[in-house]
Amino acid sequence: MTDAVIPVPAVMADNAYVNNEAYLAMYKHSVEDPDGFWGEVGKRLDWIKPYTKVKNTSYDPHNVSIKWFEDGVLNVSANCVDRHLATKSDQVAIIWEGDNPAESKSITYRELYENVCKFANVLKAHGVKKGDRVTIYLPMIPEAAYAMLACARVGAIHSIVFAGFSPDSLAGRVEDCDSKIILTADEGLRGGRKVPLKTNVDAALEKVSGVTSVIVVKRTGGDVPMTDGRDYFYDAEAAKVSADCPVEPMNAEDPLFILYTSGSTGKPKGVLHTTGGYLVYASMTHQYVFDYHDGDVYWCTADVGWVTGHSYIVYGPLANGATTLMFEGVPNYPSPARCWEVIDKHNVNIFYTAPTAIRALMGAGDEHVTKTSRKSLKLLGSVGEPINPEAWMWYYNVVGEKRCPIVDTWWQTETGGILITPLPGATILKPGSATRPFFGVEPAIVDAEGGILEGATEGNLVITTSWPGQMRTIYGDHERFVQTYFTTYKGYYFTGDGCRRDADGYYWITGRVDDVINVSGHRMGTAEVESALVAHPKVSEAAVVGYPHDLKGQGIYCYVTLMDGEEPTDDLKKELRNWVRSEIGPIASPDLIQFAPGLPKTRSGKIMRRILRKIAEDEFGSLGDTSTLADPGVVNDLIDNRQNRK
Ligand code: 6R9
Repeated sequence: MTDAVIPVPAVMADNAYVNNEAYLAMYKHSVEDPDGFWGEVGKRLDWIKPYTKVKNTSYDPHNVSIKWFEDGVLNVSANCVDRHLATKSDQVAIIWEGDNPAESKSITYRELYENVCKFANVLKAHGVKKGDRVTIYLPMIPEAAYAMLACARVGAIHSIVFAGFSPDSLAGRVEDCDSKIILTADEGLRGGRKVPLKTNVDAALEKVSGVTSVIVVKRTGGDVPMTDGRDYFYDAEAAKVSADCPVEPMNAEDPLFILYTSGSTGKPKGVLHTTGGYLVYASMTHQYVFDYHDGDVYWCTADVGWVTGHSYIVYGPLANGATTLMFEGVPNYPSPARCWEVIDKHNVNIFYTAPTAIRALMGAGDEHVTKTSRKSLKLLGSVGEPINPEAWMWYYNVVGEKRCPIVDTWWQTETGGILITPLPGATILKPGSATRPFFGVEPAIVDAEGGILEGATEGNLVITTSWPGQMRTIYGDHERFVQTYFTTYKGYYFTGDGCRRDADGYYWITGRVDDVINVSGHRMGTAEVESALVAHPKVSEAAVVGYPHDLKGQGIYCYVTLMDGEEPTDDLKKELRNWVRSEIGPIASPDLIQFAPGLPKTRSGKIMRRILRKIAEDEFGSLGDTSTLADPGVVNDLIDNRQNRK
């Protein structure tokens, strides 16, 4: 069967930054002469001291080292704020849309400057210096963007912890990077419900020491306990400082932020991004992938707690002097028409969201969409997980009324920015395919031994050479960085994703090939959920796998072996579900729990996840070889008692 194709609309081909011819020529230049190509592109930023070197990178597992623009000096906050003041001081930088549809406000570049400077001066007053780590645990309010840019301004490294994470998850992340300061709010507000952020911080601080200041932004005005000498309200602190703050000159390779993400083993990894290459890449991809032109209103629905929020709500758009919309709420509150109403309210031109939201809104019925105008829309985007062609077609036909191309953007926390994506003026679209590589990106598909496969093929996705937005290390653990990404297939960056390439050279991401699952676009290590489960006193052993879920993409299926004498009841299932929510956060809530007297293991004691995955997927007809199991009998029990995934 040939795949459906959607041609490039003529108005896009004519008006976009690049058409297909330009894409092919620029791509060729970018891979044949990376120094020349990126040397030019890097000039899009303002440098305090221009770079003379461009690319200096090695994927040799004995010496992984990634440096871009290494002798350049710049400041991210100056690039995202100050440099726009001359021409855009009255232009809106951030449109903030509250959880409550009656609440919204616009922040101009002038106001952004003042707010960022004030926040930076508050940080300084609390002793924050270049290189210090600052944990941000804020909801989707403008102060989250001010806080990020304030850290960048003074040279501090921010680590944002998604406001949906539990006190335990927060504590682990504060401890790992040794932050002395946490920026939070009294409470968050999502879907009409309050999130007790300050209370969560207090609970986290019972588990870690070393935090000397907690700065609390008042969001709801809720009554929260304040510890004398440690906790300070932001408004009172900001009233004491000036609205001007000089920027700290930063080397291109000085760290900008740490962002924790799940891997296949162990604790979440602190992915470290640096200053120059990251901002060059985030801003360039934002401009070209979304074909952003001055005056466009751009809305990415992600949370700043995820990498998409870092690169495509804050850094990329603001570096480009864009108007970026920041949304506090959720897509189905107060009704499933919310996103489309917000698009009409603020005349949004570019809308970027996740397949899980698209599927949920599709399920809510077309009438919520069709009752709105959406005339302002010209481009749609998707990110976070593979988008099924049915959801793609609905997004295209119903939301975009066959007028708006869809950019299905493949990338990762580790990659800093988009790597495989259509360009709206250049790329013929195929629903479900992320299509072709961005400039400078050289993907390859390898077999299990690391041999590069040519032509139309399927295998594991690697990237053969560095691009400026790539992560530089895992904070505090360079060896783990090398082990995780550069030893599986020597000489290449391993993405952890499976992928197919068709005869047109289009890439189709098939999902993770490691023990990472993708639940509603959120990455989770099955090992993290397992360790939360076995921390429960009644649980002896647990194995967690993903299974296909209509809305979430993947659901969380847990096999649990209880301690001797414990009863496998429905109440206990509920208790375990709540337990995991409180250990990690609501996003890790198990969908299905199966009590199992034993788990399938090899004679050396390794859990055979392949078998557990098949059972969870309801494909136990094809379990493969089970003869190496220590006790093949457990498999029948698992099949007989499998949980219905419908
Ligand atoms: C940006 C982000 C990364 C993982 C990645 C892949 C999946 C992201 C995708 C996609 C298919 C897309 N993924 N975008 N799969 N098509 N357009 O999501 O980062 O949270 O680190 O997740 O998400 O499996 O490896 P992150």
